[in-house]
Amino acid sequence: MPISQRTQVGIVGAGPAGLVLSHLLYLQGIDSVVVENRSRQYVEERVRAGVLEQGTVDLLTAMGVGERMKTEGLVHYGIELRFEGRSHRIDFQDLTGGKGITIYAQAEVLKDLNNARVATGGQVFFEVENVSVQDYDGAKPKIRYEKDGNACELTCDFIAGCDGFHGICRPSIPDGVLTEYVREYPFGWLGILADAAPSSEELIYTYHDRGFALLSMRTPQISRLYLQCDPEEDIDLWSDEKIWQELQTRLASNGWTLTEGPILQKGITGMRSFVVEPMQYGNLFLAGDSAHIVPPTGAKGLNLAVADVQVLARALTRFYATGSRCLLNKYSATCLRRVWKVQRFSWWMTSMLHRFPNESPFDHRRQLAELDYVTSSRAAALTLAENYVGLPME
Ligand code: RFL
Ligand code: PHB
Repeated sequence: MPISQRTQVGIVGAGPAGLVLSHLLYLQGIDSVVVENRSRQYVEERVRAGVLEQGTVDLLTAMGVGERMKTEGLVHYGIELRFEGRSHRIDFQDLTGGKGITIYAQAEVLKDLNNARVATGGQVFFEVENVSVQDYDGAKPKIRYEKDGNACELTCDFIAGCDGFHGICRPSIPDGVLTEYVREYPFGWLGILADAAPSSEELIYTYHDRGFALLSMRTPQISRLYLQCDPEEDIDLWSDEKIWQELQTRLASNGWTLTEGPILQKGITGMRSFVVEPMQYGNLFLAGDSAHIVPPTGAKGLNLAVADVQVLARALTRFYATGSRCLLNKYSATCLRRVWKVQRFSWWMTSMLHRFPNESPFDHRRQLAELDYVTSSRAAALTLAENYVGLPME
């Protein structure tokens, strides 16, 4: 006999989507259990996102998990677009009426959320195995898993599939229910974390003949940098020296120097745009990367995951307060409206800033004209700025 437990909302995955959802529900008096197949340490050390939209910052603050982010996060009011060796600033503060972004690593957000869940008696089970979801088309959905060799069964009212792109929730939905929309890009990003003070106060997005490069950061001591590369590239072929040399070449600009330092971590990620519709089947709701992936050029993945679960938490709160499924029924449509706008922005940033293997000289000129336009027209700059700082929730 499996060890049985009951909760109101069973959550698969302790990434940003799962943990924000669990804590939002707790704040509304709704019980949840999170099951995660990795260890807490792994989840809290994985190097991923770093840019938080104003709306994400506001939500984390309102949830009571914003203390450290407030003191350690770096608030930026613009970014630089660099092409043909020259930098052009997009002034978010001026263009959006005072909005900005905060640089604070995803790993730090997860530490703060885990601490808050522990402090308030939250149940997050790490290192569980063989997770599966059952009966979610009926009134008694179940999550089955193994913990320390014991079979466990969690019965709940709803399941939230917050288990990322490679999770089990989306693939468990019967064939024919979901429609997938996919775009693969013919390049990836080689990313490094370096023990070097950031060479710029703000992020620098660079379009160069040899490909895209990005200067970002995590703290006043740690830089995060990316290079466009072949998606199948072997990271072992990139010595630290070769990485710095390529970054120096692509980011070069008159009167500006790139500070180097020891490379602490390096890796290559592929890039794709992906959406499933609908984001719900019966009492199983998909949120975050399990339902959609954006290429990282717009810095939107984490923010979109947080936006989804904000919609889901509101819908579940309404259900438990009134019995009405009205907002739950609208969950997918509400999220997808915003998801597609963010997809469009991420695709557009990616298309504008990368070299494409089969592009024509016409395409190249058009990209340069686009960058010239975005950095010289207030209307065009405003379009970038309002998307980058984050579109309204609904
Ligand atoms: P996550 O973070 O992938 O979390 C899913 C969790 O589910 C667990 N899991 C399972 N648990 C139980 N059973 C199973 N069968 C399971 N299968 C998986 C996983 O271990 C994991 O803990 O998804 P979530 O919560 O939807 O959050 C999404 C974000 O993590 C992601 O969109 C961002 O990291 C994307 N992203 C960025 N987003 C931003 O908003 N701003 C950025 O600056 C930014 N930069 C990035 C990024 C992603 C990157 N990579 C590596 C993909 C930069 C990079 C390089
Ligand atoms: C990051 O700091 O990891 C980062 C910043 C901006 C992006 C993507 C990633 O567009």
